[in-house]
Amino acid sequence: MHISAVLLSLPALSFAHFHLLFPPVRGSFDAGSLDQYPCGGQNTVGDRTDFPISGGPIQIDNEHTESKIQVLLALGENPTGDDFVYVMLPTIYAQGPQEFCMGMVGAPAEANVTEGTKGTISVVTSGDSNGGLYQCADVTFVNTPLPEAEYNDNCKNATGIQVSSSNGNANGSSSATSPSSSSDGGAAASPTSTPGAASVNGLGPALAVAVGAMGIAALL
Ligand SMILES: [Cu+2]
Repeated sequence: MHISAVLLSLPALSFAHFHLLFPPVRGSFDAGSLDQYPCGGQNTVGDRTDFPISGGPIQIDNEHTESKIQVLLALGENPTGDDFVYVMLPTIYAQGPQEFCMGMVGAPAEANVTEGTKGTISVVTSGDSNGGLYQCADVTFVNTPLPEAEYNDNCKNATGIQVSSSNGNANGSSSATSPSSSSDGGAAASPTSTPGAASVNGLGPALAVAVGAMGIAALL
């Protein structure tokens, strides 16, 4: 009875899934509820972090060796699931566990964000049998960019991280397919095709944005 309840809970507890490190994550970490949209079961707004409208790092510690990752945004004081209508970072596919920084992720133009706009960022990753895994950060958008040192402190990539383009939603809620390319040797995977998008240094525009500044330097 009591013992079997503990045993049943072990599979969920044995996976850390991923941790959002920057901007600072809302609430406490509960691996067992990380699959609850939109904030992994953390439904109370937390402390707000100033986040540059023009873009800042989204830093995670990923316990999975491969994930689809997407960054969503909701505006307002206390948004609910239906409010996460803006895409800050379209779905990418990242391989390699541990530190992964999505660099210069900013507010999308259509959100009309200005100095002082309050919002909540939801980082979505794949890897749960029910769909996505979610972590949120509550922010106040500001016009001021992060100082370089602070940016770099919050944007780090583990050795061997590879990124390629993807499609669909990271939680699998629409037709999602596996990336069509990969590479080895620690180099960034180049998408074989990115329709309608010019390639920047072999990476699609979203990918150039997706990999942190330090990561791009290391990968090119
Ligand atoms: Cu996991």
